[in-house]
Parts: sequence; structure tokens; C-alpha cells
Amino acid sequence: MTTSITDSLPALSAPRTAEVSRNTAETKITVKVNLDGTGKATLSTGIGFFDHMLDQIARHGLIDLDIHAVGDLHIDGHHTVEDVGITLGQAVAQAVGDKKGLRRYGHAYVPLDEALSRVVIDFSGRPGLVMNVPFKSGMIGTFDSQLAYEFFQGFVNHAFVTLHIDNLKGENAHHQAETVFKAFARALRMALEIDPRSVGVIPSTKGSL
Ligand SMILES: [Mn+2]
Repeated sequence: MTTSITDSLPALSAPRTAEVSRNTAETKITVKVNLDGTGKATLSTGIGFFDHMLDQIARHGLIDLDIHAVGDLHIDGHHTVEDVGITLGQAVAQAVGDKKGLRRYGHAYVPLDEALSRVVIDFSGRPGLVMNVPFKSGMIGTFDSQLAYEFFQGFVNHAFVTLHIDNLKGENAHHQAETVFKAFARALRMALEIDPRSVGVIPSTKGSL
């Protein structure tokens, strides 16, 4: 019998991808994710700064993201941003599957000039968000900075994760938001990795997550 080095590498039982469509009277959204991607993104939400933030999740999370949203922007961006969070959460939950071998926890600090944010995530199976981001400006382009909270609340409720977000420093709202989304991406990347020392094992003493 021969063995090769590949026998000891983590083997994924299924590709960690998902496609979810969500249609309501307020928004029509399609999200495709590949958790083991290279950071490619195709984004159209109708809100330029929001696309810029979603691009950070793909790039720094090394997640391929395809997000197309048509929402009631004639009202404001609220439904569109919240519902993209919900649909992305559903897609990530579907792609992550049974969580066998998952690192589960992830954290990151990301600076951008004067701004600094910290994000800590746990694929706990329980939704929970604690977010402390004192934005220095209401609007960032056409993006209402209050909607960052709505996005993460939607994501958390449907990805079933515990998420702590703290903006520790920052004077410019664009910088504050960008450090939050980049730190979220890096934390996500860490938590979603397969730990080669724990292949096939659900990372909980409960035996389920
Ligand atoms: Mn920027």
C-alpha cells in the first residue's frame, strides 16, 4: 500500500458554495458565494459605497462573491442593505455546511490611516451582534452609515454567528466603515478555514453547532 502527501491534507466533502435568491415587495436579491475563492467579486446593489464595502469582504475574506440587488432605493437604502445582509448570511450558512473541521473562531484588527477596528466572529450557531461604531458622519456618499448595523444584524441572524464589532479609533467615516468591513472579512476568512489538525471534527464539545 502506498500513501501520498495528499492523504493528510484536509479534504472537503463538498464544494463550499451556495446560491440564494430572495424576493420581496421591497427587494430582489441574488447572492452567490464560494468560501474557498480568490476574492473575485461582481457587485451591483445600486449604492456605490456599499458595493465598495462588499468588495472588501470578497477581497480580504478570499471569498468569491456575486451579489445582484434591485431594491426600493427611491425610498432609501435601508431595505436593500438589510436584505443583502440577510441573503449573504443565508448563503454563507448554506455554504459552510456541517462545520466539520471549521476553525470556527476568527478575529482581526485592521487599520486605515487614523482609523482602527476590531472584529471577532464565532460560528456558534446562535445569532448575536454587539456593535460599537461611533460614525463621525451620517452619510458616506449615498450610503447612510446607520445601515452598517442593519447589514450586520441581517447577516448575523441568518448566518447564525456571534459577531463583535468595535471601531476603536477613527475620524473619517469612510475610513471607519472600511476598517470595519475589512476586519470583518479577515475574521471571516480565519473562522471559515478548515483546520488540518481537526479534519472531520465538529469544533464543539457539544458535538454540534
Ligand atoms: Mn475606500
